[in-house]
Amino acid sequence: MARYYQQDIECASREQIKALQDERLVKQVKHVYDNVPYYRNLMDEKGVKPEDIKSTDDLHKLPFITKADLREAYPTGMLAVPMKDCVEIHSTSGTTGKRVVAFYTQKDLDIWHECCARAIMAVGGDENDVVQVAYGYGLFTGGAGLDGGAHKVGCLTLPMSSGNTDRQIQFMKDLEATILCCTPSYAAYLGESLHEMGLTPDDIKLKAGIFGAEPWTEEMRRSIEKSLGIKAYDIYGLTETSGPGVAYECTAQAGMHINEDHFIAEIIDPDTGEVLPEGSKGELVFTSITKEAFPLLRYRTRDICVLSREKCPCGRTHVKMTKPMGRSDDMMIIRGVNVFPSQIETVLLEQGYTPNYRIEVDRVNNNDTLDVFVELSNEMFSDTVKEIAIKEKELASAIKTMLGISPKVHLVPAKSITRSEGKAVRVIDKRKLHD
Ligand code: DLL
Repeated sequence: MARYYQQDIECASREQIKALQDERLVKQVKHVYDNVPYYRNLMDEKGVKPEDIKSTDDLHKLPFITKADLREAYPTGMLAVPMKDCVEIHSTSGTTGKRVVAFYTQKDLDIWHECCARAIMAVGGDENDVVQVAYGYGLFTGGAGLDGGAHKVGCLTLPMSSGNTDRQIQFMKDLEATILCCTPSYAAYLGESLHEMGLTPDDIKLKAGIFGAEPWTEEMRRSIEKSLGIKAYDIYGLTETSGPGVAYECTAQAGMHINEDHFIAEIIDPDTGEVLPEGSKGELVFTSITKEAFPLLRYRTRDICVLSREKCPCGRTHVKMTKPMGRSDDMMIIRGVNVFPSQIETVLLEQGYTPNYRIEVDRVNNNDTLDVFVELSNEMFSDTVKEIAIKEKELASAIKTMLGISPKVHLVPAKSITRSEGKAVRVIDKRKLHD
């Protein structure tokens, strides 16, 4: 039987959801216009006043916010309440340029944690569960979000943070964790480590995992489910909109429900900004309609996905998003062809390889090169050099069929590719060094 944290709203009728969004949007636009001079200027430039926004049908009139705006407004330019009313901050990892700092009032934290509580209950969790939170704690939102959600549900929470893999497995076993929360790449590593420690899924009580913060494929889901003996569920979110829990999977494992009482989702054409009809693939844009401290209107996530309002067997009515294939800026253009790392992951796992791989792209004599390094399992490594060369050719050909361009495949010894405890870095694009 489906479990809910806030059934009334999770299963509200479409009319109720629309009415709530209309009312909250109108209020939110006024709040932002009155309190965020940066966004007021954007609205003034576009000639839009708060009175022009009467319902969600007027959403398209509002200007977008991009990451560049957040950088320009760093650190407090998007803050909509006095700093003294905030109780917490989180921040993006900021690999390029300035980090984004997101602020939370106590009410913002409560709502965020409720969203994460919905995610935990949607996978069958309740107060009897022991939730092992192996997302990083600190500025990253993963640890704090799922920790808050687990507390709301009343679970026993193991605040492990990421890393210290032997201790993770020891606590998982000794404290009988039932739900694991971490990145999918770390879940794969934990599964591998469990077996290396001479244990099997029968030695632990884990039943479900809530994995997100990075793109992962259906093949990766099956691989993790097998190695840990669990059901693996997706969770999505970003620092700019609070963190994990913007959307989450239910037991149907077929897309993530977006918490529409707090976020309005749109799909746009990333090139023209035009809003696309439901079912189209495009860039996801979010409007936070309940945030007090850091309320972003029409924030362009750069994540590419599809929305669907098809009826879900779990009874929830909130719109679902597909797994993002990766950010539009994760997409590599190699020899003129669009390539997402997730496409390569799909082929590797389908062909029976481990999810331990690294992709290197470079430019030699004006030609793009694509090298894929994949670990062999111990059994495969005992093959002869000739057999390994044949396997490399076969794998290269399977990747070529998927992408349309030929890679050079390198099968490397087990354990030679660095494992990830947080978000995995799969791609090294050396072309950027030459530019
Ligand atoms: O990754 C928040 C989070 C924590 C989500 C824990 C889920 C679980 P950021 O560090 O700001 O926040 O990164 C946000 O990560 O725009 C996506 O590109 C990517 N991302 C997040 N969840 C998923 C997912 C957190 N389930 C960025 N699938 C987003 C694919 C995801 N990509």
